[in-house]
Amino acid sequence: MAPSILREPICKAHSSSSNTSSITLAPLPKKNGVEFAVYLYGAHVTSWKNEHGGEMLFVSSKAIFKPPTAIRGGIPICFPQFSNLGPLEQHGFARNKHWTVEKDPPPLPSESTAFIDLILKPSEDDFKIWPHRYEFRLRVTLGPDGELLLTSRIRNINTDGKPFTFTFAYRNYLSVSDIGEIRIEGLETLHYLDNLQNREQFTEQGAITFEEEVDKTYLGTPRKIAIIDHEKKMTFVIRKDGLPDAVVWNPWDKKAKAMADFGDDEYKRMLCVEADAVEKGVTLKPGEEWKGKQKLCVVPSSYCSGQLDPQKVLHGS
Ligand code: TA6
Repeated sequence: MAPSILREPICKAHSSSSNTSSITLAPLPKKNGVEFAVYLYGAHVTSWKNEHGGEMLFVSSKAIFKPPTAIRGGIPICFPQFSNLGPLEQHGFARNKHWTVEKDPPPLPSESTAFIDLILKPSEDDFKIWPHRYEFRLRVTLGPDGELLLTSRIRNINTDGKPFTFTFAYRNYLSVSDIGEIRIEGLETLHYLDNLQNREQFTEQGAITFEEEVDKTYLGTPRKIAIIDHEKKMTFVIRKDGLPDAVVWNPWDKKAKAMADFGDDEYKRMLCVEADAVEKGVTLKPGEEWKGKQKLCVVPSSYCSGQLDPQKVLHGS
């Protein structure tokens, strides 16, 4: 009998049962009302709530919380392959694996308030799919102002002297009021590959707004990207390090209807803005470690009244 799916936060991290169909939520105690929840399955953050209990991330009402399907929403982690640009399954296997809680994490930076350290190491079966040995550590941290930090450390521990190359993405499904009210600042004038036009390269002309399906990979992006929700009068700010690219994706109506784990109208209330290393990829020699960090925060944006200049948000501290 398939074990029950734990949907409500539990008081402590549980290691998932040996049965691969069980999934366990490993949330953390609230801090000033802010909280997040993460599944050991895929090390998948599925919730990030602000001090008023408002949910900042989108998870589809039709999401399937059962392996081998990846949870539709939250922050899926793509490793060692982004998209279907390679021999592995779409977006790699890290989001379909059971991670474990790292028992003896390193000391926590003082400014953090709550955190969890998760680790993924390849099984012998995994080795057959991707013949490399690695340690992938993910730290999810709640900052003092309720910001959500994800830090990935991937180390090559091959004993055969072989380097490996991977592509990586934090695929942030942001919860928005109405996709028609959204504007992205910080990607203007950048080159992007249009994944809906055979990855042909174009140049972004201005701030990005949404009237149709979008699937674009922006190359060499700045550290900060601002996503302004005019209706909510708030701005998501993504700050990233070690992640030079960004993907912007909204499936719009036709693709929404074609996805079994996504509501037909849900494209109106979500937007994927991703922090990625997908164009050039990352190559590690044995013993080398890569770090990819993103910080998500939300600032009140009186942008529509002209008081908040997103350029200040982007180029400020
Ligand atoms: O990140 C954008 C993207 O690569 C889109 O092309 C679309 O395929 C999306 O990811 C969803 O992928 P998934 O495997 O989660 O259904």
